[in-house]
Amino acid sequence: MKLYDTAHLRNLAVAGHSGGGKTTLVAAALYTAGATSAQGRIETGTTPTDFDEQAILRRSSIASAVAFAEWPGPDRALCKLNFVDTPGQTLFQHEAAAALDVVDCVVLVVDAASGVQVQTLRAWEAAAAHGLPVIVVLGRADHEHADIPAVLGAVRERWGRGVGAVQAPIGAQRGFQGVIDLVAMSARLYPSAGSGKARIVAIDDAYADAAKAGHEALVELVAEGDDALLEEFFDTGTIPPEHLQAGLRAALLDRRLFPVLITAGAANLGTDALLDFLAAYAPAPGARGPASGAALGAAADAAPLTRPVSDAAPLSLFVFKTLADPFAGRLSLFQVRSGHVKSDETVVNFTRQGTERLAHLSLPQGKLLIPVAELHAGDLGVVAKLKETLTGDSLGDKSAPILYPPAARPEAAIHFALEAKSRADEDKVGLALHKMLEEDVALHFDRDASTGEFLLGGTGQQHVEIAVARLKQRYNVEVKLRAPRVAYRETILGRADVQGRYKKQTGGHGQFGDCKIRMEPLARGAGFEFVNEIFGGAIPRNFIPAVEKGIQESAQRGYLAGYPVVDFRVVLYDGAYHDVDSSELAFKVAGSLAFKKAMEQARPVLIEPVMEVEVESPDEFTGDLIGDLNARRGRIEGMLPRNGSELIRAQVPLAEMLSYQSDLTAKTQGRGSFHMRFSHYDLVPALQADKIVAKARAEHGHAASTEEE
Ligand SMILES: Nc1nc2c(ncn2[C@@H]2O[C@H](COP(=O)(O)OP(=O)(O)OP(=O)(O)O)[C@@H](O)[C@H]2O)c(=O)[nH]1
Ligand SMILES: [Mg+2]
Repeated sequence: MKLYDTAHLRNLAVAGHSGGGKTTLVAAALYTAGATSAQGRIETGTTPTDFDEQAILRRSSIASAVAFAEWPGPDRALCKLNFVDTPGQTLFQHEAAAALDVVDCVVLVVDAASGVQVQTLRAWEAAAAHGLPVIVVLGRADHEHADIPAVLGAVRERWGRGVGAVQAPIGAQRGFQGVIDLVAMSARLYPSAGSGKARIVAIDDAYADAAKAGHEALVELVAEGDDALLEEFFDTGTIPPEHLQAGLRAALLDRRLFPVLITAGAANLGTDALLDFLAAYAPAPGARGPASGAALGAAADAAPLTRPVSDAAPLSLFVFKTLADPFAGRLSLFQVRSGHVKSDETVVNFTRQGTERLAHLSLPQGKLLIPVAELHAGDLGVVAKLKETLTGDSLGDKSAPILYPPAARPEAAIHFALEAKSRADEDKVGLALHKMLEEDVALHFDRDASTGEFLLGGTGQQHVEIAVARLKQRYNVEVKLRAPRVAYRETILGRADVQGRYKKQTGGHGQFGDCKIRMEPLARGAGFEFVNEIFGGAIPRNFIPAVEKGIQESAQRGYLAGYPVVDFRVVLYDGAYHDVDSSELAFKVAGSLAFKKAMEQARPVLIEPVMEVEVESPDEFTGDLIGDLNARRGRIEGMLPRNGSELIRAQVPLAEMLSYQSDLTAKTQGRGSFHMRFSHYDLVPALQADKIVAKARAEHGHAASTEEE
């Protein structure tokens, strides 16, 4: 394997909306560059980057994957183009977001047929937040509904004047057959066999005027931000190719210019032009400045510690992904942030303090590991069998520690109760899930303290279902998912002023505690507040925490239906005690009695989690979907039309969304997708609340008056 120095590396995240053709485009690029002997396809499950069994089955990426192509750069020396193919589905956005930490440029694939879609916008925003240059690729240009001028117009309308076409299409839709290079002013025509390699010819007369206008617009755009170029442009009416290229490179890096290219990955059209462009213009690692991290034990507001992305700096690595391979064991994908690493080197894990041996360094090529003797600053590598290193860890030369910030771990949007199908599976389930959690940072596995159930959480129902499918397929463990119990809570709407008196004084040592409390509602999310207003010793000070504890414990057990009572304040303002018979226990019971009495008066109600929901589907289904969301007690907040598809935003109670995935699939013939996350707690309407209370009482015999006393 040839070794690549930093200047000849290109780290590229391929991002965009699901179905835009990202994985197919990477497969085409790898084939064109000779990295694969046949072009991988989604339909046959043979793309290099959708190697995961579940991705193949679902014909859609579910995680990021790395693969590389070797392709000559402007100095004719080979460059190594590291593609990080990211999933477009909303459910896996954390994967796409994490990929941005290890690249220097985003290849934003926009479907020439569907145009700018929700995840196109998200990918753009994420790139902007990272300050990353963006190269726009209008993909699937040969699609029967492709409309390059319209989509280019939409892209420009969204992202402004900096959007600059560096190519123009030759032919349209199924007749798409090549591109005009508006920098070099030549045409590239592709043979039908799909080699991805063009025949370079002169621009046909029919396209000459449009090409000239396109070239001039591009020259003007490049010159715009650069005084020397602008002057040259005004003086001579053009810019010589070398200056144009250097200007374009600088404008891309500065995010002043967002070049637009055109491809059709499946038929392998435009691919060599894309590879040429990426090798020539995408920045090398370090071009955007040094790697930035923190010193060990540094305060949160301390100035960042930086490292030049250079072989000369001390070695530092950042682990951005872990794969749990059932055969090879744990595979850690990392970036060399600074320095230069050799196979078999021993490094320190700065995050965990232990040492690790980097035995057998490799380059990730989809699922293949290509052995390599050493890696230079900026490159992406993979190493097997690290002892304790996990995603997000920083490693390196022990004399120069640095901690790079790990990507955010997404909260679970949905939980399912998990039940092993058999006793044997029960033992294996924890172990298998533990491995899967290393690989998938968005997966959550917890035990519900109140019910004892095991809960599997993820970014959405489909995400959790994928985990279950993987458990079976990889680890031969079968589990059933049950609808999660919605985490209802109880609270109060009114106020109460009550006395809780516990008295047992029949012979011998008695029990006596007496407290007077006021109870009042607090704002949603405020939890529980206890205020002591006893002055003058109506209750001795040492018994006051017992009153609070009695109230809190009762609140945890619930009043209406067994759900914790939240968002209320208790003011303890008076009471009485007995010199001999008072005890902590007596005051605890008095507190709990007072709590129950107060709940009777304070108008107790149930509240439920309400989710922020986004549904996307072709617009022909919009009416139906809105009606359905209304029927689920949803409140529609807005709609965003986008080239034939529509994004509906709504707030809907979680209880109504538990089976939404399958209903949405049925309603939209599989073309709709949705995402949700927790928003807030809100009142359960009386009709539903009565049912929940009745059910809880039937199940647990739960009622307001059955305990203690
Ligand atoms: N007509 C046409 N179809 C294409 C082209 N490229 C990909 N497709 C098809 O479009 C579908 C989606 O392609 P993918 O490569 O999986 O798209 P993706 O962007 O990786 O999608 P996610 O992984 O879900 O984000 C597949 O059925 C491809 O065969 C193309 O150039 N032209
Ligand atoms: Mg994909």
